[in-house]
Amino acid sequence: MTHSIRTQVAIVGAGPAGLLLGQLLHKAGIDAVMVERQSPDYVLGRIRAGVLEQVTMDLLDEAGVGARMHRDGLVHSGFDMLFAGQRHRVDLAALTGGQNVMVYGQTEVTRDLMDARTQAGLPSYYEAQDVQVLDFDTDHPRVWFQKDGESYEIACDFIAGCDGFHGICRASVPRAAIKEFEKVYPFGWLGVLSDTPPVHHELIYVNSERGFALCSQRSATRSRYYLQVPMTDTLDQWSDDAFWAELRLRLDPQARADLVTGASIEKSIAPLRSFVTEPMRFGRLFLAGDAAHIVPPTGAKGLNLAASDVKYLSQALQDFYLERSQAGIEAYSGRCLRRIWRAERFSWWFTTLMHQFPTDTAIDARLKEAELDYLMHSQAGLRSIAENYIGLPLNFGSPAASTPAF
Ligand code: RFL
Ligand code: PHB
Repeated sequence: MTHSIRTQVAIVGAGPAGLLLGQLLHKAGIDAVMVERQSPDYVLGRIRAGVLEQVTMDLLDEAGVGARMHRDGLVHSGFDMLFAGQRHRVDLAALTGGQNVMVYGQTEVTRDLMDARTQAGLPSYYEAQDVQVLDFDTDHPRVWFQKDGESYEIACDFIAGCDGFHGICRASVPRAAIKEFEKVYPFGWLGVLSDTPPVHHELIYVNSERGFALCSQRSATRSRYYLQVPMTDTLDQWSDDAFWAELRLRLDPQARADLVTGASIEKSIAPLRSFVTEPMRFGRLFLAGDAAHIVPPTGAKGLNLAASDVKYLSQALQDFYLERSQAGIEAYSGRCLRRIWRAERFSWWFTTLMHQFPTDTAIDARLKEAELDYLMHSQAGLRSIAENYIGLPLNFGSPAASTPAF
């Protein structure tokens, strides 16, 4: 027997993109059903992003889930850059007219959104198997899946493909209709989460002769550190002791002295990739978040881009249902892509500048140091980093915004 479900929007994927979309649509009175392949605990167990832009904070507020973020999140008005053994501060607030970022983990964002969805009693199907998106080139798209040995079919007006890089939505689009742009970097990030106080009250991005490192955090008592490692490395090569020893070697004497080490509570290696899909809408199927694009994490843009896609998408769907206008739907892909390419450029540039590539020779290292030296001693250079890091405004690239703010 097949269970038949009818809704306005079927959301595939319950990561931050899908959950945030569900919440924004709910606020606007638009029905949505969510389908997720994994269990809620599995989704919450993935340790990922840590830095939220103002645009993302505003969206979480708009979705009615910002309270815990404002209470427990850490407002950061700058970060440090360490290269050639010296630390330099990028004063985000001073360089951008008072803008900050928020350090608040993706796990917490996801938990807040999940809780709000449960409290509102909105329909979600976790541990869905063999999810398929069908007929999205017609006015009657469908999502089909199996759960606990039974079949389900969702008849809907639109499908939101929020199912991440390895999802089925992008893969279901005919190859001739889609163009993919991709660059895979020849290294990964080895990440460690530990219940130790952060080495510094702000983040430290490190360019060292031994490769990139990042000192980040989740709270006053929980740290997140990353090391650039070859993609051929495996986790069994990296005991906690080996991790801390290598991190120490990439830090300056002050940070080395301040570093508190402890047992890791999570350890993983993430590949680094730049990837964009064009377009992001195929008939009545929209792609949003990592389903459509990936940035290397150096610029902290991935989750923030997912949030801005979702803002444009929820606006487009509100235009459709509340104003009977197709304008937002037609503009969706172009609006998203302009902002995405700007963030892709920044993430690629910042990654290239801060990491060592296997093909780099002595001159590349010196050139990168010289560029960093220039950037840290030029108001224009500092401002360029700061305004990209805090994120582009949402109306960037919209027809109304004839003059981009940056
Ligand atoms: P997600 O989070 O991958 O969620 C997709 C969801 O879809 C489900 N799914 C399916 N569901 C149904 N049917 C199927 N066939 C399905 N296939 C998959 C998956 O189970 C999952 O639950 O994508 P979303 O929502 O677009 O969110 C994107 C963000 O997760 C991602 O961009 C960020 O984590 C990237 N990122 C960072 N972003 C930032 O903005 N700031 C940061 O500081 C930052 N740091 C990071 C990062 C990513 C990292 N890794 C591990 C890649 C640091 C790291 C190390
Ligand atoms: C993190 O805390 O996980 C984090 C912070 C900044 C980045 C990437 C990841 O650029």
